[in-house]
Amino acid sequence: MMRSSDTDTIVAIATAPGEGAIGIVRLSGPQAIFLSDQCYRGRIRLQDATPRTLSYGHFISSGQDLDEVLASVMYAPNSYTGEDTVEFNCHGGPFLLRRVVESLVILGARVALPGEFTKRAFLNGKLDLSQAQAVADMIAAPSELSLQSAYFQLRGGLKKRFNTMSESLLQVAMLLEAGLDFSEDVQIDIDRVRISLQHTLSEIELLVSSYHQGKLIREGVLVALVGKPNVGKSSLMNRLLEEDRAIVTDIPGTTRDTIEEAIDLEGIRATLVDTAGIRETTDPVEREGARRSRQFIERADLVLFIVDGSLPPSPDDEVLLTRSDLSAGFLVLNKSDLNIHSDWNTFLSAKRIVISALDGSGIPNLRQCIRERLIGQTVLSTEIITQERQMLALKQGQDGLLHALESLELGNPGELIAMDVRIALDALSDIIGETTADDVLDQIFSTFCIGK
Ligand SMILES: Nc1nc2c(ncn2[C@@H]2O[C@H](COP(=O)(O)OP(=O)(O)OP(=O)(O)O)[C@@H](O)[C@H]2O)c(=O)[nH]1
Ligand SMILES: [Mg+2]
Repeated sequence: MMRSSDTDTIVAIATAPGEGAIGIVRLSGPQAIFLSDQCYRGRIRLQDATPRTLSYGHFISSGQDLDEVLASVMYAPNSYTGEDTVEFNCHGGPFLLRRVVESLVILGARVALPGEFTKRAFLNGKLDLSQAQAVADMIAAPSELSLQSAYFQLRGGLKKRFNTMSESLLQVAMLLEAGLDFSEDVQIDIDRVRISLQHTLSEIELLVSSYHQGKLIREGVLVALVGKPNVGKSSLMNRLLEEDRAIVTDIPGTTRDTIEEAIDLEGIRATLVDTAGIRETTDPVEREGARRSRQFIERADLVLFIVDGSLPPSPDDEVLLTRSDLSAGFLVLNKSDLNIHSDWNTFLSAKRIVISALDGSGIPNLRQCIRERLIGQTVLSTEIITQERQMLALKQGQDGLLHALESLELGNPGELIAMDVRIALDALSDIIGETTADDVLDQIFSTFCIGK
C-alpha cells in the first residue's frame, strides 16, 4: 500500500560527492516534471520534451541563471522508480548541485532519504527485493566476480529461480490441501509430491551452500602473511602487490607493524596483511608486533605460514607451526632459488607451496591455490546468495521442506504437510520482498547511499 510519504516528489544529487565533470540531480514523483519546469528555461518546456532525450537549457534559481544544463524527462512507468522522473545534468560542483537541490526543495520537492529512489522502484514493482539489493551490491562491488554476481541478480537471475521454486511449491501445497478437503475423491499422488519437494529442497540447499562463496566474493577476504623474521614475508607481499610497498632488508625484525593492502586475486578482492616476524625476543616493540601477528592468524580467512625453505626448520619455525592450525592456510617454502632444504620433506603439513619471492617462481601457483582454497575448484557460478537475510530465509525454507518430507513419510494428513510447505513458501516470498515487513524494508534501503 502506498503511504503519503511515497507520493511526495523527492530530489537528490545522484552522483558521488565531491567535484566532477558532471553532477546529476534527480527528481522523482508526481510533481517532478511540473516542478522542474519552474526552474528550467530552454527552447521548449520539459513537459513538451520528448521523453528520454536530452534537452539543453538553463537552470534558474530565485530568478538567477545558475547553470547550463541538459535535462531528461522520463514518464511513469518507464523510469527507474516507475514514477515521473527528471534528471538534470549540471556541472559537477558540490556547491552548485546543493543550490539546484535547494531550489527544487523551495518549490515543493522533498530531499530523498538514502535508497528512497530504489525503494520506490521496489514499491512500484520495477524490481523485487533481490534486485534492489543487487543495485547496492553493484555500486559496492570491489572485484570482477562480485560485479558479475550482482549484475546477474540485478537482471533478475535469482528472482526467476525463486519464482520457479515458489510456483512449484504452491502447486504442491494446493494438491495437498485439496487432498484433505476432498479426501474421498482426490487421490494425492504421493510420489509426485515427494519428487517435487525433494527437487526444490536440493535447489534451496545449493543456494544456501553458495552463501559462503557469495560472502567471500562480496566482502573480500583477509589473507595474513606470517612467519619468523627474515623468511621473506614482506618480499612476498611486494611480489603479490607487484610494487615495492613494504620495506625489505636482510635484518631480521624489519617489519614491526602490520601493513595491509588490497589486491585482486583472480576476481576476488583479497586484503593482504604483512606482519611482523614472530620469534622469542625481549624487545618490547617486536613483542607487540608479534602479538598483533598472532591476532591476524586468528582473524584471517587464510594464513600463509612462510618459512625460509633454504634453511632447515628452526626452533622459531617449529614453535609457530606446531602451535598454529595449519589447516587454516598453507605452508609456504620461500627462497626456492637457493634450493629447498631436505629437512622440510619430513615436515608434516596439509599443503605446502614452494616459491621464490625473489625471482617470482611459484607465485602464479600460489595465487591459484589461495583462490581454490577460498572458493573451491568449481567454476564460479553467478547464481549465489550474497545477503545474510536471503540465506536465513532459505534456511527457513529448507527446514520447512525437510519437515514436510518427514511428515509425508509418516503418512500425515495433507493439510499438515501443506503447512510446512507454506512455511517454505513464506520464506521465499520474504526474499523477493512480497511479504517483507515495512521496518525491515526501511532498514534495508537505509543502508543505500543518498540519491540511489
Ligand atoms: N634468495 C632469496 N632471498 C629472499 C627471498 N625472499 C626474500 N629474500 C631476502 O630475505 C631477506 C628478508 O626479506 P624480508 O622480505 O624483509 O623478510 P620478512 O619476513 O619480511 O622479515 P621481517 O620483516 O624481518 O620479519 C631480504 O634480504 C630478502 O631480499 C627469496 O625468495 N630468495
Ligand atoms: Mg618484513
